[in-house]
Amino acid sequence: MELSWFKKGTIYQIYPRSFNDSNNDGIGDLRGIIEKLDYLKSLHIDILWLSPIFSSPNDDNGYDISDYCAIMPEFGTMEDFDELLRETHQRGMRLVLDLVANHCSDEHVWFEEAKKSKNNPYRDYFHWRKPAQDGGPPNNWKSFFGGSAWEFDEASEEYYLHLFTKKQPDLNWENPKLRQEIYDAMRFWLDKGVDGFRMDVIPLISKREAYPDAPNVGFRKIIEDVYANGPKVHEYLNEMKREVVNHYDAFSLAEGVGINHETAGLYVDCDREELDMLYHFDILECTIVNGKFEEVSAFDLTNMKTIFKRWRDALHEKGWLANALGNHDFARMVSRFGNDTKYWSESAKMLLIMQATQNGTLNIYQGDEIGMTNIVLDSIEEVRDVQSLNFYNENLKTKRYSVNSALERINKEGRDNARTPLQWSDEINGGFSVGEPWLKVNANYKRINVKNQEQDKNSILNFYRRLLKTRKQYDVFVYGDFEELEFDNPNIYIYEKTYANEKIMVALNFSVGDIDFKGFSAISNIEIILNNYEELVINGDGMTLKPYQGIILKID
Ligand code: TEU
Ligand code: CA
Repeated sequence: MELSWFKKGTIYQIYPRSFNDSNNDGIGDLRGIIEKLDYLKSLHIDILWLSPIFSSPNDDNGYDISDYCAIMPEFGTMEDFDELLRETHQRGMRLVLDLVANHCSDEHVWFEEAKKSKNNPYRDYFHWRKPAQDGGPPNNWKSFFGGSAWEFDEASEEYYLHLFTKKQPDLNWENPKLRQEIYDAMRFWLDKGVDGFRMDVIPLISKREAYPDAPNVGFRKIIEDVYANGPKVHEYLNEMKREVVNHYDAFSLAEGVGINHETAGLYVDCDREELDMLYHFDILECTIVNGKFEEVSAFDLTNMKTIFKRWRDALHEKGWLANALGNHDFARMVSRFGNDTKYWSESAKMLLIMQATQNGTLNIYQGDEIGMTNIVLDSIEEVRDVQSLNFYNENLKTKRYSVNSALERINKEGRDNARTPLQWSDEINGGFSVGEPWLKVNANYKRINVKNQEQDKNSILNFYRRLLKTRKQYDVFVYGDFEELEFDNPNIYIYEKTYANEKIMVALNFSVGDIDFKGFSAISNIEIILNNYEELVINGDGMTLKPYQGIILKID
């Protein structure tokens, strides 16, 4: 196993729109990030990943790019970007951009040209199909964000494919010219010194050109078998690696939509030269039974342990994962997997211990370092996320759920939960902006904010700092063999990890009660590396874990 810089590093994801607003127009921006670089450095993170910063009409907040080589004016200028990159590197951190190459914006000049006529040279940059016999869409594919994945173009009387919104037409990777355009855009940023890319929905780039109807199975299965993992995906990724990424000291982090533990190796086995690592959806979606806003199951620790184990075993020999418990597409991790009321602080810290001691690159999301929680939006007018809005509007037609129930579902699972402005202080709008923020600030900002936590040595923020710093000193946190104890216990997660001559034990209590854990023998030779409580109760051959207590012990 090769120990490269990105494996032991910690990635911090910035959602620029919500990070910090430097000019008070209510929208976070690049200068806002520059202002906070010292803060970011103080967290002991190594790599910054910026969600898309390119020109975009923002139908999906930048995941609909209209110019791959220009900065979104709301975020700043190319000079701002160059400064951000320089200042990031000066502090010894790396910068990774978000490449959205499965689709672009319908306002990209490629698409505007393509719509002009069937003979336009850009026509073939997209997927066009004739209507079905009845004039309807060519097949039954559904968009990730509701409704058909096909949109009719009156002028040419053909449909184009969009797996996301209709303002996000899918690009045709079959066309070598299109692939070169993407590679050129990557080189443009890599030549500036960018350290790599997070690759949005990359498993979707190769389509099944016969466009078979999707079978009547869950959406997740459809993604795996019909949308993702198309016949040429590996050929394209290998080409991208050889022609572009290999020529730089850069890495690629794949968003693994549609990849399961059995297919993951095909993408991240380093001998295959495709992608460097991926984050998968099994943990992120572990409470989502059948698609967002549908059925939600209660959090189940045994299920989570099983998922971690399954992926660990599958990628044990080769391949590399990034560990994420949250990002801009999911509700807040402390609200989903922890306890955002009485044990808010304890559970936020404990979740970090779990995340930071799984094998793989640690990937944290802005705001989780202060335990930001879900938000309650009081009416649909306050909702900003296109996925939530589409769900709501479609529901108005189908009347499947009452208006209240639809809003409740959005509040529970909607993406705006993770996108509310970062809470810097107890000042107006949490110190994010004195202008009207593009999305409401969580009302709890007076209590939960960076400034408060800077001053409290027991805060979540300072715990993140300690843990991220400590993690750099121990290879065993990142690599190593697992031995699990109490696997079937639904309330505690206990494992020992060994790497070279390092050995640690991690014990986590996921419940609101005290839990005694027996069978612990090495008591005389332990050292507490980290503990989210002041003390650890050891009794005989066991210990008592307090509610949401989490500890890392060093064992000789
Ligand atoms: O997300 C891909 C993806 O699969 C999401 O649609 C995910 O399923 C959903 O948000 C969870 O409910 C990526 C980006 O991370 C997301 O922000 C974009 O909207 C999407 O691609 C399209 O680019
Ligand atoms: Ca701004």
